[in-house]
Amino acid sequence: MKSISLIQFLIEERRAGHVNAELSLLIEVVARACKRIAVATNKGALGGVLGEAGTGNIQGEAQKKLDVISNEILLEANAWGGQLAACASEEMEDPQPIPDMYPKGHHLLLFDPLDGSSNIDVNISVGTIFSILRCPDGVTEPKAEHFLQPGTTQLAAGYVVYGPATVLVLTFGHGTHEFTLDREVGSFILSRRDIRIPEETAEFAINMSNQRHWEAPMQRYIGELLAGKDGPRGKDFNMRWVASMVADVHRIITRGGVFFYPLDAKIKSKGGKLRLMYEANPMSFIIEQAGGAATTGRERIMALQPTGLHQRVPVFLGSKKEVEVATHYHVEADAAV
Ligand code: FDP
Repeated sequence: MKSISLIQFLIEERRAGHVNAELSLLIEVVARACKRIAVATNKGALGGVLGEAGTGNIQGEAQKKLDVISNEILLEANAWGGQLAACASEEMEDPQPIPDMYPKGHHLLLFDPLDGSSNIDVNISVGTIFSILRCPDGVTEPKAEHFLQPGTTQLAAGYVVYGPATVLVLTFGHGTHEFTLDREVGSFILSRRDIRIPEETAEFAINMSNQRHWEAPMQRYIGELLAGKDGPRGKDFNMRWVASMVADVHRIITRGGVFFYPLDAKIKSKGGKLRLMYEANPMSFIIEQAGGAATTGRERIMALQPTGLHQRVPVFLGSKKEVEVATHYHVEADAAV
């Protein structure tokens, strides 16, 4: 089989009218930065990159050295290219403007430079998640408010998993595609085109230790999965929880399944655990383009009007039928109140 590199794929997408030259170059720059992050994560203890950075991010979470390194790699790679008007990251309170000495482009880039940080030191898959928006016309100095566009307006979204293989998953709104890094050649090679997630599944991912804090409809839904063949669902379900969203989503992209980070009493005041702009929205775009669904348990994630750059939301995503059942239980419970 003739292999297709990411660059060839991007040229094809340009010819098909799915991306313009600036967006296609931006994806190349992001992919190149992710290759550098892959090299840093692969070095592990030998690269002196493990452990705490001794700083905290805007969310008040302790930063790992690799969080900081990955953020810097992405910022540095993207500053000079001329495709961006600004970037925003989980690791920075405010958007980062493009330095005056570089040309500015028409795009806004949001990223979680290293998702699944708690897994870095234990050699479990981590990843980068990104979302690309168009900078509103006439805005030359983008502020946080200019990033607050619903997920439906995303021009592109992707993630890279740094696992046994480094894998990039990408969408421009015309299907979801997977590329695997050929480490010897240094290129991302198309490994799956037009991925489809099965509508039904018997596998779910959730942090069960939060069970007692969940809302009643979530307790009901997971209770029914756990009851298996003997319960109302009439079939056994299996559970997986990597605790790196990228790895859990990649499993779903590969063989189906559902992922939940629901609202619970501990995180209710924050609105959820996962971040809308650079986790939930890009993952929802990727999942929907693969035939899956993504909701907050009540509404479609991509339809939400964002209110803050670091806003958190509950996340239900993956195989369509299961997301629908869990969402239906919440909507039904709300209607009964
Ligand atoms: P982390 O805090 O380690 O960066 O992005 C948040 C996230 O990881 C997701 O990657 C992961 O799915 C989830 O949090 C893990 O949550 P728990 O700590 O509750 O397991």
